[in-house]
Amino acid sequence: MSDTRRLFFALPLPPKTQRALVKWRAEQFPPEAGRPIAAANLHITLAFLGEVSEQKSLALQNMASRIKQPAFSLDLDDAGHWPGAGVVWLGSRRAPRGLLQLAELLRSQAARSGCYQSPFPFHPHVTLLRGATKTVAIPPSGFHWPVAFEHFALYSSEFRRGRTRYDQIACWPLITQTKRGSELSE
Ligand code: 2AM
Repeated sequence: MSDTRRLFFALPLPPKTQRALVKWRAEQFPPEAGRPIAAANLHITLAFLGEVSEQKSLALQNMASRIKQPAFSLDLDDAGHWPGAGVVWLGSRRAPRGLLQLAELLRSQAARSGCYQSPFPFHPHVTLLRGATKTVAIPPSGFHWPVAFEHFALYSSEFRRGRTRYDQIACWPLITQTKRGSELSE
């Protein structure tokens, strides 16, 4: 058995949003546009870690468990196509500061632990289609899904029998108003 795993930190989308996005995607994109990502795999990556040993994974989980960041919401109201990567994505015209801060923190901890981090600017997104290398008509603006995030998680990614499978390894809460309130009154 391999002693490393391909890992990434991400924001899982609520199952209800995953289902709504899958339905919308089927209405908006023809089957030849690209390979649809399974509903349960729809997420926003915060930091990609690559192949990581168990020891390093535990150290990163320990760091993640100490993060105290406020919860945030975002509107999925933007879409685009990266033909080079073959990715059709959904994103937000205004990414919340909390999301950018959380990603920055995780990415800098990952870099300090020796996990290569892309020098390209971080663009939070949900990958909808892969293998989209030809021109794709992007739906006109006007759509939006508000999503509230109260957790972030560490996932492993495994490619087996022609399928990518993501497994949640650990999950940590973001600080919500109620938690903030009770902390103040303690
Ligand atoms: P993507 O959706 O834009 O392809 C699991 O593979 C997650 O990690 C995906 O969300 C993927 O982003 C991201 N990912 C995979 N390889 C990556 C890399 N080399 N750099 C940054 N993110 C990567």
